[in-house]
Amino acid sequence: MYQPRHDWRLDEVEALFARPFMELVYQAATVHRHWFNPNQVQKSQLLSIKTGGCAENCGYCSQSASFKTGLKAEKLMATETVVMAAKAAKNGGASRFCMGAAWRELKERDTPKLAAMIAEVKALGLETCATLGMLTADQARQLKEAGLDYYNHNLDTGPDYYGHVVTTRTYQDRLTTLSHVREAGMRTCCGGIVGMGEHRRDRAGLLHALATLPVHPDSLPVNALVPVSGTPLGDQVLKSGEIHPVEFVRTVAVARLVCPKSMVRLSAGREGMSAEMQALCFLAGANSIFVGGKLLTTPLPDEDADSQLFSLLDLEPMPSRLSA
Ligand code: SAM
Ligand code: DTB
Ligand code: SF4
Repeated sequence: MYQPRHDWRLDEVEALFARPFMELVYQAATVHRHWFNPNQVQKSQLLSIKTGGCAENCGYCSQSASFKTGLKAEKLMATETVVMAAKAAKNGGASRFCMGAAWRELKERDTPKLAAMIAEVKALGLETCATLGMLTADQARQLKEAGLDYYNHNLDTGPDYYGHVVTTRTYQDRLTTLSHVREAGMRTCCGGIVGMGEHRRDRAGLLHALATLPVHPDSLPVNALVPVSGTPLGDQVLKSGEIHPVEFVRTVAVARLVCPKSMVRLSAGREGMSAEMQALCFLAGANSIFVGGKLLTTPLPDEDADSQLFSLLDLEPMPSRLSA
């Protein structure tokens, strides 16, 4: 039950989802405390270093040029602005700083700029993470050399529902970038989104895909869809209603069980979650969050709300595990 496995079958993952909720959460909490201190939650901070105008058509995304969401596209931020934000994140207690760009893929002309930016953030003593779209093997090596610790690239959903979400890149494209990241010696941050109108078997399909990767993601973000008006999936969910919070907690618990040593991150959508729901998620194995009032384009709880949450639940920030 405790040791990581890579030979999960889809029906086994579906069977975990179907377990009585109390037993599922108890089992996930048991595995969680075997590998982690259950009172520690890691804090990461995100910055959108290049906003909007993206060439992909991810059906949930405020930043795709394919949809009218009212978001204003911006150019790549100057390195000094990024470094100032990273310093502020560190002072606010974040141990990881993640730079996100609304790109389909990293362009050759931007690679040296990104490498310089990453080197400066790393020099502040923060863990570095970036999410810049698809990477070639060579770009992955250059970013690693610059000091990049983690690369975020999500599978987003199970393979059978993927075609309902995005058509401008394939599941295999995503897997290929992940293999370039691993081969360059970086840690992967890879997860998906819950509540896009998918079925439970698709949530199981996503977790099955993650659990059967050659190396489990070091971080596994579980995003709750933030329905953005003007996007196809956002509009669909605004009409038909959001997924039940208990099903979200189930997904967190199954993620903890199939990837027992991964940092399971409560990501997008936390702004809409009660303290009780977040407490259930932490009990079920989530042990990382994004902080700082804003994700890329959507809101997060502010610093005060999160410090109240930490004090209410007697949580402490997790120190960096990179040297461990
Ligand atoms: N462009 C890069 C990419 O897609 O890989 C990086 C940025 S992208 C915004 C990072 C991730 O954010 C997506 O893979 C998706 O899982 C998540 N995301 C984006 N919009 C979201 C939304 N409205 N609700 C929940 N998650 C969202
Ligand atoms: C991830 O899985 N979630 C974060 C991070 N990786 C880059 C991004 C969430 C973005 C939510 C929508 C927005 O703020 O634009
Ligand atoms: Fe572009 Fe990323 Fe948004 Fe997809 S999720 S449209 S790749 S910014």
